[in-house]
Amino acid sequence: MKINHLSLTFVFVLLTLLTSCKDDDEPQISTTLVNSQTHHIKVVETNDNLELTIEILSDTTNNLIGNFPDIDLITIAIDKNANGIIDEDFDWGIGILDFNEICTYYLIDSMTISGCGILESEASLNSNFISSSLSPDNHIVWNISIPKEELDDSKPLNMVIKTLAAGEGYTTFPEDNIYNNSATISFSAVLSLDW
Ligand SMILES: [Ca+2]
Ligand SMILES: [Ca+2]
Repeated sequence: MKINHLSLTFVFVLLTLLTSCKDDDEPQISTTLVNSQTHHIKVVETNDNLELTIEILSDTTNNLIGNFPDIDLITIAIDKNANGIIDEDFDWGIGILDFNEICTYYLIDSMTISGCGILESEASLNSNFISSSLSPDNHIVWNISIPKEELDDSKPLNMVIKTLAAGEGYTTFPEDNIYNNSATISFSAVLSLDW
């Protein structure tokens, strides 16, 4: 029965390791930044990433593949030094290059960004047209994950999120941002996440 004893010990150690690994990957903190009838924006902080889930509850048409402006899009502008102004080639953003293909770039000014890929980032993006616990109707859901190590200088994380719904134009969060209905960027008002 020596083997059985060893086997049991091994299984116990393995289970302990697996359990501790699982705990490491568990979400730590969940923050809801926007909660309206039309939009829901949540950030989950894990060990390594900030994971944004942006649900466009009001967009029940799938235009994830298409040509601008007849397409569903998202952009995030990040005020890296949280000073309320755009610092050229320093503050940065996330957008979409192609279907589920992320584009990361530097901000130049309120209407200009650098080309995709000039800013290297391990951030990832995924989009879906699905129902959720928030709505039984299929709707646009964006999942964006940003490595925390890329945000070390961004505390709090101040950002402006813009969504474009095909045929309906832009919506900006926070909604009191001065450029609510266009692609123009301003950090006049931001979503601020303490992490
Ligand atoms: Ca749509
Ligand atoms: Ca700035």
